[in-house]
Amino acid sequence: MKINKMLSKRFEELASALDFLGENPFKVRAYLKVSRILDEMDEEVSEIYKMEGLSGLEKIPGIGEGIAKKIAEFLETGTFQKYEEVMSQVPPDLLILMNVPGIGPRTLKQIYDNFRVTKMEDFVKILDDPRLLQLPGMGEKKIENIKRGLELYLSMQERMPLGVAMGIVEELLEYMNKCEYVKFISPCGSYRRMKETVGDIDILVVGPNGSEIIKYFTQYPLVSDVLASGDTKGSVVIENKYQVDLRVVSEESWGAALQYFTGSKSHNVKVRSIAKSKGLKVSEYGVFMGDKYVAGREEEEVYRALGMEWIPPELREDQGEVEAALAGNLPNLVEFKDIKGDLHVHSSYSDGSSSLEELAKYSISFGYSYLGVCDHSKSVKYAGGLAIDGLREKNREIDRLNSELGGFRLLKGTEVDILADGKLDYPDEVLAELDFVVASIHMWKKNEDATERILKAMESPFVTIIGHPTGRLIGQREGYRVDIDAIIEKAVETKTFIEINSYYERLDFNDVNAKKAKEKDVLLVINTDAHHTGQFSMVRLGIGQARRAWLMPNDVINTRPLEDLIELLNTKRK
Ligand code: DGT
Ligand code: CA
Ligand code: CA
Ligand code: ZN
Repeated sequence: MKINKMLSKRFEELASALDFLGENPFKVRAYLKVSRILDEMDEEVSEIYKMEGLSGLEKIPGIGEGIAKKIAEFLETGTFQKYEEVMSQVPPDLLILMNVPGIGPRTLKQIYDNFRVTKMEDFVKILDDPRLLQLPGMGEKKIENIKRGLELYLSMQERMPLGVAMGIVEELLEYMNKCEYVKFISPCGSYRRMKETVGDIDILVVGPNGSEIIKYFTQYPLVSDVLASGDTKGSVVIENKYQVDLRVVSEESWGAALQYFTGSKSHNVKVRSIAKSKGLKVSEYGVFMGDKYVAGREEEEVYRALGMEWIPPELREDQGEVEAALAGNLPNLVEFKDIKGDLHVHSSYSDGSSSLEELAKYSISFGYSYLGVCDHSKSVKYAGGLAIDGLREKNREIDRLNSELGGFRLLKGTEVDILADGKLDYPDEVLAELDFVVASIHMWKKNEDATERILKAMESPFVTIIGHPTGRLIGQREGYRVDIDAIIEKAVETKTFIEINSYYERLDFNDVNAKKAKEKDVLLVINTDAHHTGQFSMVRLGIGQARRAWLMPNDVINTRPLEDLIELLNTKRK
């Protein structure tokens, strides 16, 4: 099916480009018709060509001699001359614009003829140019449509935060699992590797009836556009924004396909080179020795066939994981069952919406044995920062609740603001009343380098943890400037812990920084910064980053049982 689709797409592009170049409409329509025939054919043109040659292609209804030759040329060389020739006459940005909903080759040609735009950014500017309205057939409404189409197109070029992808994937899997034909299903791609942003979501399925599975998939109620729908592959846009690709594979290939489509590309390249050195071949279909299928049902089996341990997806970035797997030296990565509590959640005392009691009860049901409640300090007024009286009142409520909660423990914390001069927003005697302190920056000047502020805060014996250390918000703002190496060095010197903040917009420290910290033996803490109980599950995002950073349970303080944790939290004060 694959080659027919590729060819169909080529003829469609050819038709658009010719239309743009002012070719006779009859020819344009003829190419569009060929595109449709190829798209709807059941038989593979490559099979026909293999069996019957050129004359076989000419017998396909609706395909004449000229087209048959182009198809044959494509099958022999991977392209055809007419296509290359025509495409080279249209600027590349315009080829992209032709495919944007609401534009089309005619409109594009009209704009091009009048304004000579060849670049995307110039095209965008022209849309606000009053002269555009004077072109025949161009009205406000049409321009509005073009803008909307372009916005959709550009937003789809962007990457989604992992947390957003997680919401989409979980709902979609729930829906897909109700399809009677789905036997196995798993996300793969960058999502499975827990990359902090995801370009598109990839899903892999095993089941007996590919076309029914794909059909069911395209009927998912949140689908706003179906980009492709065949026997083994479907591609949709969810909520006008997020692309999801779904592939159906055979059961013997499940493990191999999972391995292949999980990537990363560079990991796969490395794995294939190892296979080659052992006289094997790995593809999305399996591991082969010559033509003989050796493995592929399970992912473990694929790695084992190559002499490796199974590699956790989060490590598959060609950062030494293949070498470690070959040597049997993979790290035993931290996982959810290791996490004993969260040391950064907000309560209704500041900008959170759950009461202390709700937080405690929810923590117990979540499997935690402690919870550090950190409300904002007094300067962070927009987030309901607590004055000293409020903080003390909260501490009294914690004492009262702890006496009723059995083995579970609420820990008294704060997210104290690091002020502009690096001082803290509460005096030491107040901080001394707490079990631990998270110190973070919430306000900074444009282009400010906050390194000195943070280093100074770290020198306080009361600052246990540096919260969201870079201030970045994924896809929204870069954060303040900060010298990561200096922070890590100071953490070593002062025995301060560093946070991996799991809040879906933050993921801060990120994987790269957390790995650097681990390499210097700095201890980290995986917190959520949850503002209500519904956000506790974001911890999985932080764990994902920790695993991408090769962290083991011992590198993370909130894997420790309560007694050990309390001892660690007191290290600096002693
Ligand atoms: P993304 O979507 O940009 O966040 O990143 P990925 O890693 O999900 O990439 P995607 O969606 O293009 O492809 C999914 C996986 O499929 C990718 O991680 C590895 C595999 N893959 C795709 N294209 C190729 C390729 O040309 N060569 C190899 N070796 N693997 C590929
Ligand atoms: Ca992807
Ligand atoms: Ca993809
Ligand atoms: Zn916070």
